[in-house]
Amino acid sequence: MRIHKIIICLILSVFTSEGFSQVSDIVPPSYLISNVSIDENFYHLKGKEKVEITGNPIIPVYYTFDGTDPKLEGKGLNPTAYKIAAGENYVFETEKTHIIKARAKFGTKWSPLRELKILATPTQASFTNFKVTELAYHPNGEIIGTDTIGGKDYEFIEFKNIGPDALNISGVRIDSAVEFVVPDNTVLAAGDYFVVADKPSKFFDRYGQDPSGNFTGNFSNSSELVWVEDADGNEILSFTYFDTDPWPEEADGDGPSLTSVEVNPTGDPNNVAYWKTSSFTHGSPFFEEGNFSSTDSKVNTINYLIFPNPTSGHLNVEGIQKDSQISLTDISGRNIFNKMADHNLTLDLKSYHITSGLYFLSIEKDGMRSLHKLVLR
Ligand SMILES: [Ca+2]
Ligand SMILES: [Ca+2]
Repeated sequence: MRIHKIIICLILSVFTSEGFSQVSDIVPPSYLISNVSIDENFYHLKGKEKVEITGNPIIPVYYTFDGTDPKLEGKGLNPTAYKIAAGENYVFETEKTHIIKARAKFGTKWSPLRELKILATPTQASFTNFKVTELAYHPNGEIIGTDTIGGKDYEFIEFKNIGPDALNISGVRIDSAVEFVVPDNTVLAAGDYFVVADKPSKFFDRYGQDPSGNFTGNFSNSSELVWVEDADGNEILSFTYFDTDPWPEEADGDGPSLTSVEVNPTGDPNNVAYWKTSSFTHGSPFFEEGNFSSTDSKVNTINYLIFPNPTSGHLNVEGIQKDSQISLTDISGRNIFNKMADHNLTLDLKSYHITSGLYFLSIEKDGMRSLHKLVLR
């Protein structure tokens, strides 16, 4: 009886005084650095320091180092998350930049997210893995109702951290063609993208997600120097693009962007061999085209009718041939569903518990595939 009471006391201690039933009341994990509790969501390292992720006395905590949430959409457990058993803490020493995201988990219920960005002072060598991976300098426009939206509103430039460690990119400046300074306390996780756009609202309309930042000015539609430097004014990378042969001419107003040939580029972006035309009509901000390459299956050129796109959930697909395989993937290539269909199909995307953003609908028949970009609002 006494043990029973102790257990009830411990469980209640997980929650605030608001009560047991509120999911958001599970107390999130906390952080100590050099034995001092950290209240902000960032910390500037003063050399090598001890970091402690404080677990929970009676329920486990899950954390990631890759910038993703330990809780998946639909409340499942992210396979990249590490576990801290109930009653334990995780301690490590570091002098590197990290982004940690952690939540406590009680059954199927999760605590709020607790994020900590640990920022080391970058050196010039830190930026070796910061690469330009895409440029939409002359996107095509859009006619929405009676409005014509100029192509320049859709300009963006994409960078990627191709290294194994998170990167402190605070103060990085894009200069010359367009102007932008990365805000303080910005960490780019390993493998993550940083996309700076001309008009965030237009970017959202087209791609279903917010850009990382907003530049001023515009990229020339013919040729221009792009200069990127660190907070101290040291060059990180620079290149001049062109809109004429041998540079890919389709990137000059036909719709596609300039995209790096390599997923993790190693060459010089001044060299035309660094670049190719995007295989997607409006480029591939925040994702890597290799995940969706259609080179291994023939492209199906049938004109399907897919509407509305962007959609707020309900989607109609018309013109499907008998026994076609329909599948939906997110931008990381994660499969959302596969189903067989013929003729017409009506889908309720919200029933798959997916969030707003960019998705790919693939329609495959007899080894011929047709891939469609889909924006869920
Ligand atoms: Ca332009
Ligand atoms: Ca891309």
